[in-house]
Amino acid sequence: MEQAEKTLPNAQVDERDVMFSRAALRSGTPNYAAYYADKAGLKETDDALRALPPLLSPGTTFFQTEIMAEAGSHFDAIDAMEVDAAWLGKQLAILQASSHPTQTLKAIAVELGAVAAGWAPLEKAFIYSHKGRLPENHGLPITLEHACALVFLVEMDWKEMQRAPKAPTLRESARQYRRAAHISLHLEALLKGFGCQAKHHYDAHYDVILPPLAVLAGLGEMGRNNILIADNYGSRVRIGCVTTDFSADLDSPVDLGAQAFCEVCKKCAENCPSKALELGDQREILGVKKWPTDAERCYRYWRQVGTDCGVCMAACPFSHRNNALHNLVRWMVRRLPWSHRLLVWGDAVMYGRKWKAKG
Ligand code: B12
Ligand code: SF4
Ligand code: SF4
Repeated sequence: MEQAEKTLPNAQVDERDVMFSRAALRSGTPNYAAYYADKAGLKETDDALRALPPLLSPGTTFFQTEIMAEAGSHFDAIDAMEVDAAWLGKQLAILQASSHPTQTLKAIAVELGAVAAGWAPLEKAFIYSHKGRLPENHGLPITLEHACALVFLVEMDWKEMQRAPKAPTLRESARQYRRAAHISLHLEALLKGFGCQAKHHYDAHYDVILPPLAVLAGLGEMGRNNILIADNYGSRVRIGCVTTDFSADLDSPVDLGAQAFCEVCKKCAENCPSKALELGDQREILGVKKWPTDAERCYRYWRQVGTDCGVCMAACPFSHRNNALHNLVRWMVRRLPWSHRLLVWGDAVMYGRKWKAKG
């Protein structure tokens, strides 16, 4: 199935409707009153979710004091992050001397710690209509006139992800959120120094929906797990980006054979502890065919266990280590569709069909 054939969603998403925004609403505040005046049907579900212990907190299944403390420190560091002035001066000189700044900016993203980067057109359908995550700008309409996005991926450590859904996976998410924020902020400063408009997008500070932009940037395909499957790393990546009015040579979507493989595989959906993923066919949502996620089920599980789970990233056969054997299998998936059933069977023999978290 060619990603390029996919149409764009026929409406924008309001960030106020996104699970994290709903979970952040506080009873008794004007934002809470306004939201549930409009969305009364969600109030009972959301109140019950908010009554569960917060992530990282004692009382959740996988709470571990030191690990949660480290994870918390990474999230705190994101909000206090600054751009390194010496780095900026050096990279700006390189960019100004470059005969191909589109490529140079991608290379700088990689030098900053990304494993891949690509340029996507900034489609309006992937910009939220309104802000929703933070009380201070809740409901503010978003105007983002940028033409494109430099989208990049950071790798989630394979060993840590083998421990999903236990505490170390949340720490790994926090570490990589911090890395992605660092890259995004530095690219923003660099583009501004280069005379362009630019805006970072990371953690709770997004104006855009990242996975479909990563698809447009040629970084992978959407899987049955409803997140990006990237070449070499599978779903074991976090995404970050900077949007800009820089006039870049855009990248094109790629066909990794992933969606065809997902038709057969279904391992993520079978192993999802909250049964939030789709075992059946793709469904049309806002005009786009996809395997949806039941966000409430997923997030409820997080609040029970105290982590961000991650089983659907870790269990995916595409997320195996980036080595010669697995890259040969990735090549077969892409080139030999008849091998998909055999490869699903091979994965089950080698790694087991049922997910078992390592200690
Ligand atoms: C809200 C949110 C959640 C919510 C809701 C998820 C959801 N699908 O709605 C919950 C709490 C459930 C969640 C869970 C997880 N999340 Co989350 N989440 C987000 C967040 C902040 C916003 C996404 C959003 O707006 N969703 C609401 C609507 C748009 O969702 P949707 O209609 O289901 O659309 C999804 C896809 O279909 C796709 N999409 C939307 N429109 C279109 C159109 C086309 C043509 C295509 C191809 C795709 C596409 O994008 C959406 C997000 O995947 C993003 C960051 C960001 N700004 O993108 C991270 C993000 C999507 N999450 C991420 C991850 C990794 C996870 C988890 C694995 C947890 C973890 N350990 O990290 C699970 C996986 C759940 C799953 N299998 O779907 C990563 C994905 C990385 C990747 N490899 O793609 C992101 C990008 C964060 C990041 N910076 O890396 N998440
Ligand atoms: S993060 Fe866990 S609960 Fe959520 S969809 Fe993935 S496997 Fe299911
Ligand atoms: S586990 Fe299988 S079905 Fe799920 S996303 Fe990965 S390849 Fe697709």
